[in-house]
Amino acid sequence: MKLYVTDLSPNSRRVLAVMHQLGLAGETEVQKFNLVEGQHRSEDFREINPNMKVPVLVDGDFKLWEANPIMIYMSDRQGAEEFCPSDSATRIEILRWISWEVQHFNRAIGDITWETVAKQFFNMGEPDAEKIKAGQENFRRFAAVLEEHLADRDFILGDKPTVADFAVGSHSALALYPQSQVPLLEFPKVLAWFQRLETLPAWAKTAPQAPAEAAE
Ligand SMILES: N[C@@H](CCC(=O)N[C@@H](CS)C(=O)NCC(=O)O)C(=O)O
Repeated sequence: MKLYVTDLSPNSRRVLAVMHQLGLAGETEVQKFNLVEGQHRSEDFREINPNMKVPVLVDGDFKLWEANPIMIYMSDRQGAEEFCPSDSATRIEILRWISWEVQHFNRAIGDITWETVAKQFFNMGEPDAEKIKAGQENFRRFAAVLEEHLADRDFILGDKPTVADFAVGSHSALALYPQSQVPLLEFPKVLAWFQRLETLPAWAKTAPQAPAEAAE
Protein backbone atom coordinates (compact mmCIF):
# COMPACT_ATOMS: atom_id res chain seq x y z
CA MET A 1 0.00 0.00 0.00
CA LYS A 2 1.03 3.59 -0.42
CA LEU A 3 -0.08 6.49 1.78
CA TYR A 4 0.27 10.10 0.68
CA VAL A 5 0.43 12.45 3.68
CA THR A 6 1.92 15.70 4.89
CA ASP A 7 3.44 17.01 8.13
CA LEU A 8 1.44 18.90 10.79
CA SER A 9 -1.83 17.61 9.36
CA PRO A 10 -4.39 16.03 11.69
CA ASN A 11 -5.94 14.29 8.69
CA SER A 12 -2.60 12.71 7.86
CA ARG A 13 -1.84 11.93 11.48
CA ARG A 14 -5.02 9.93 11.98
CA VAL A 15 -4.34 7.61 9.03
CA LEU A 16 -0.67 7.18 9.96
CA ALA A 17 -1.69 6.38 13.53
CA VAL A 18 -4.15 3.74 12.29
CA MET A 19 -1.40 2.30 10.08
CA HIS A 20 0.77 1.84 13.22
CA GLN A 21 -2.13 0.69 15.38
CA LEU A 22 -2.94 -2.11 12.94
CA GLY A 23 0.67 -3.16 12.31
CA LEU A 24 0.56 -2.03 8.68
CA ALA A 25 3.72 0.11 8.69
CA GLY A 26 5.88 -2.68 7.25
CA GLU A 27 3.74 -3.01 4.15
CA THR A 28 2.99 0.66 3.60
CA GLU A 29 5.12 3.12 1.68
CA VAL A 30 4.61 6.61 3.08
CA GLN A 31 5.01 9.50 0.65
CA LYS A 32 5.23 12.88 2.40
CA PHE A 33 4.35 15.94 0.35
CA ASN A 34 5.55 19.43 1.16
CA LEU A 35 2.33 21.38 0.56
CA VAL A 36 4.05 24.76 0.80
CA GLU A 37 6.19 23.76 -2.17
CA GLY A 38 3.04 22.54 -3.97
CA GLN A 39 4.23 18.94 -4.33
CA HIS A 40 0.58 17.81 -4.33
CA ARG A 41 -0.31 19.96 -7.33
CA SER A 42 1.02 17.67 -10.05
CA GLU A 43 -1.00 16.10 -12.88
CA ASP A 44 0.14 12.66 -11.69
CA PHE A 45 -1.32 13.27 -8.25
CA ARG A 46 -4.55 14.69 -9.73
CA GLU A 47 -5.06 11.24 -11.31
CA ILE A 48 -4.93 9.74 -7.81
CA ASN A 49 -7.01 12.40 -6.07
CA PRO A 50 -8.86 14.97 -8.22
CA ASN A 51 -9.16 17.16 -5.09
CA MET A 52 -5.34 17.30 -4.94
CA LYS A 53 -5.39 16.85 -1.17
CA VAL A 54 -3.83 14.40 1.26
CA PRO A 55 -4.22 11.87 2.79
CA VAL A 56 -4.74 9.34 0.03
CA LEU A 57 -4.35 5.58 0.16
CA VAL A 58 -3.45 3.48 -2.88
CA ASP A 59 -3.81 -0.28 -2.53
CA GLY A 60 -3.08 -1.96 -5.86
CA ASP A 61 -5.59 -0.50 -8.32
CA PHE A 62 -7.75 0.90 -5.54
CA LYS A 63 -7.42 4.61 -4.77
CA LEU A 64 -9.11 6.13 -1.73
CA TRP A 65 -9.17 9.77 -0.63
CA GLU A 66 -10.68 11.19 2.61
CA ALA A 67 -9.10 10.30 5.94
CA ASN A 68 -12.04 8.63 7.66
CA PRO A 69 -12.87 6.06 4.97
CA ILE A 70 -9.13 5.34 4.66
CA MET A 71 -9.04 4.46 8.37
CA ILE A 72 -12.06 2.18 8.06
CA TYR A 73 -10.72 0.56 4.88
CA MET A 74 -7.42 -0.27 6.61
CA SER A 75 -9.29 -1.66 9.63
CA ASP A 76 -11.52 -3.90 7.51
CA ARG A 77 -8.56 -5.04 5.41
CA GLN A 78 -6.85 -6.17 8.61
CA GLY A 79 -10.01 -7.65 10.10
CA ALA A 80 -9.51 -5.33 13.09
CA GLU A 81 -12.84 -6.15 14.68
CA GLU A 82 -12.03 -4.69 18.10
CA PHE A 83 -10.63 -1.44 16.71
CA CYS A 84 -13.42 -0.97 14.17
CA PRO A 85 -16.37 -3.24 14.94
CA SER A 86 -18.38 -4.30 11.90
CA ASP A 87 -21.83 -4.88 13.41
CA SER A 88 -24.26 -2.39 12.00
CA ALA A 89 -25.25 -0.72 15.30
CA THR A 90 -21.61 0.05 16.13
CA ARG A 91 -20.83 1.13 12.57
CA ILE A 92 -23.69 3.63 12.76
CA GLU A 93 -22.33 4.91 16.08
CA ILE A 94 -18.88 5.31 14.50
CA LEU A 95 -20.43 7.07 11.51
CA ARG A 96 -22.29 9.41 13.83
CA TRP A 97 -19.10 10.49 15.65
CA ILE A 98 -16.95 10.83 12.54
CA SER A 99 -19.62 12.93 10.82
CA TRP A 100 -19.88 15.07 13.94
CA GLU A 101 -16.16 15.64 14.25
CA VAL A 102 -15.78 16.73 10.62
CA GLN A 103 -18.69 19.13 10.73
CA HIS A 104 -18.50 20.44 14.31
CA PHE A 105 -15.85 19.45 16.84
CA ASN A 106 -12.68 19.42 14.74
CA ARG A 107 -13.91 22.22 12.54
CA ALA A 108 -14.09 24.41 15.66
CA ILE A 109 -10.60 23.35 16.78
CA GLY A 110 -9.30 23.91 13.25
CA ASP A 111 -10.83 27.38 13.08
CA ILE A 112 -9.13 28.39 16.34
CA THR A 113 -5.76 26.78 15.70
CA TRP A 114 -5.57 28.09 12.14
CA GLU A 115 -5.42 31.54 13.72
CA THR A 116 -3.30 30.72 16.77
CA VAL A 117 -0.86 28.08 15.47
CA ALA A 118 -0.92 27.47 11.72
CA LYS A 119 -0.89 31.09 10.48
CA GLN A 120 2.27 31.76 12.42
CA PHE A 121 3.88 28.56 11.20
CA PHE A 122 3.05 29.27 7.55
CA ASN A 123 3.84 32.97 7.91
CA MET A 124 0.30 33.97 6.89
CA GLY A 125 -0.30 37.05 9.00
CA GLU A 126 -1.63 37.98 12.40
CA PRO A 127 -4.29 35.95 14.28
CA ASP A 128 -7.82 37.33 13.87
CA ALA A 129 -9.30 37.80 17.38
CA GLU A 130 -12.90 37.71 16.13
CA LYS A 131 -12.36 34.38 14.38
CA ILE A 132 -10.69 32.94 17.48
CA LYS A 133 -13.67 34.03 19.61
CA ALA A 134 -16.19 32.52 17.17
CA GLY A 135 -14.20 29.28 17.06
CA GLN A 136 -14.07 29.14 20.86
CA GLU A 137 -17.84 29.59 21.10
CA ASN A 138 -18.36 26.74 18.67
CA PHE A 139 -15.82 24.60 20.47
CA ARG A 140 -17.60 25.14 23.82
CA ARG A 141 -20.92 24.12 22.31
CA PHE A 142 -19.65 20.82 20.89
CA ALA A 143 -17.01 20.00 23.52
CA ALA A 144 -19.83 20.05 26.09
CA VAL A 145 -21.44 17.14 24.21
CA LEU A 146 -18.22 15.13 24.26
CA GLU A 147 -17.57 16.05 27.91
CA GLU A 148 -20.89 14.54 28.91
CA HIS A 149 -20.33 11.47 26.73
CA LEU A 150 -16.94 10.85 28.35
CA ALA A 151 -18.34 11.18 31.89
CA ASP A 152 -18.48 7.40 32.33
CA ARG A 153 -16.12 6.02 29.68
CA ASP A 154 -12.42 6.38 28.83
CA PHE A 155 -12.90 6.24 25.07
CA ILE A 156 -15.69 7.12 22.68
CA LEU A 157 -17.12 3.62 22.30
CA GLY A 158 -16.28 2.44 25.81
CA ASP A 159 -13.15 1.25 27.58
CA LYS A 160 -10.89 0.71 24.55
CA PRO A 161 -9.63 3.05 21.84
CA THR A 162 -11.28 2.58 18.45
CA VAL A 163 -11.27 4.22 15.06
CA ALA A 164 -13.78 6.74 16.46
CA ASP A 165 -11.16 8.09 18.91
CA PHE A 166 -8.54 8.32 16.17
CA ALA A 167 -10.95 10.43 14.10
CA VAL A 168 -12.53 12.62 16.78
CA GLY A 169 -9.16 13.03 18.55
CA SER A 170 -7.16 13.79 15.43
CA HIS A 171 -6.65 17.45 16.38
CA SER A 172 -5.31 16.62 19.88
CA ALA A 173 -1.77 17.90 19.30
CA LEU A 174 -2.94 21.22 17.87
CA ALA A 175 -5.44 21.71 20.69
CA LEU A 176 -2.84 20.84 23.35
CA TYR A 177 -0.23 23.36 22.16
CA PRO A 178 0.07 26.01 24.90
CA GLN A 179 -0.56 28.80 22.39
CA SER A 180 -3.65 27.15 20.87
CA GLN A 181 -6.27 29.08 22.88
CA VAL A 182 -8.60 26.07 22.65
CA PRO A 183 -10.47 26.34 25.99
CA LEU A 184 -9.69 22.78 27.04
CA LEU A 185 -9.39 23.53 30.76
CA GLU A 186 -13.15 24.09 30.82
CA PHE A 187 -13.62 20.47 29.66
CA PRO A 188 -11.52 18.25 31.94
CA LYS A 189 -12.87 14.95 30.54
CA VAL A 190 -12.05 15.99 26.99
CA LEU A 191 -8.61 17.19 28.08
CA ALA A 192 -7.91 13.90 29.90
CA TRP A 193 -9.10 11.92 26.86
CA PHE A 194 -6.78 13.90 24.56
CA GLN A 195 -3.90 13.20 26.96
CA ARG A 196 -4.87 9.51 27.14
CA LEU A 197 -4.82 9.35 23.36
CA GLU A 198 -1.35 10.91 23.22
CA THR A 199 -0.01 8.04 25.38
CA LEU A 200 -1.13 5.32 22.93
CA PRO A 201 1.98 3.97 21.16
CA ALA A 202 0.48 4.44 17.67
CA TRP A 203 -0.54 7.99 18.51
CA ALA A 204 2.83 8.84 20.13
CA LYS A 205 4.67 7.58 17.02
CA THR A 206 2.87 10.15 14.89
CA ALA A 207 3.15 13.14 17.25
CA PRO A 208 4.01 16.27 15.28
CA GLN A 209 6.93 18.44 16.30
CA ALA A 210 5.75 21.59 18.05
CA PRO A 211 5.46 24.29 15.37
CA ALA A 212 8.17 26.41 16.98
CA GLU A 213 10.62 23.50 16.73
CA ALA A 214 9.41 22.46 13.29
CA ALA A 215 9.99 25.96 11.98
CA GLU A 216 13.66 25.97 13.03
N1 LIG B 1 -11.66 16.04 4.16
C1 LIG B 1 -10.30 15.72 3.79
C2 LIG B 1 -9.42 16.90 4.11
C3 LIG B 1 -8.09 16.80 3.40
C4 LIG B 1 -7.29 18.07 3.53
O1 LIG B 1 -7.85 19.17 3.70
N2 LIG B 1 -5.98 17.95 3.42
C5 LIG B 1 -5.11 19.09 3.49
C6 LIG B 1 -3.98 18.78 4.46
S1 LIG B 1 -4.65 18.56 6.09
C7 LIG B 1 -4.51 19.33 2.10
O2 LIG B 1 -4.14 18.39 1.43
N3 LIG B 1 -4.41 20.60 1.68
C8 LIG B 1 -3.81 20.95 0.44
C9 LIG B 1 -4.68 21.83 -0.41
O3 LIG B 1 -5.85 22.04 -0.07
O4 LIG B 1 -4.16 22.32 -1.42
C10 LIG B 1 -9.84 14.46 4.54
O5 LIG B 1 -10.41 14.17 5.60
O6 LIG B 1 -8.95 13.76 4.08
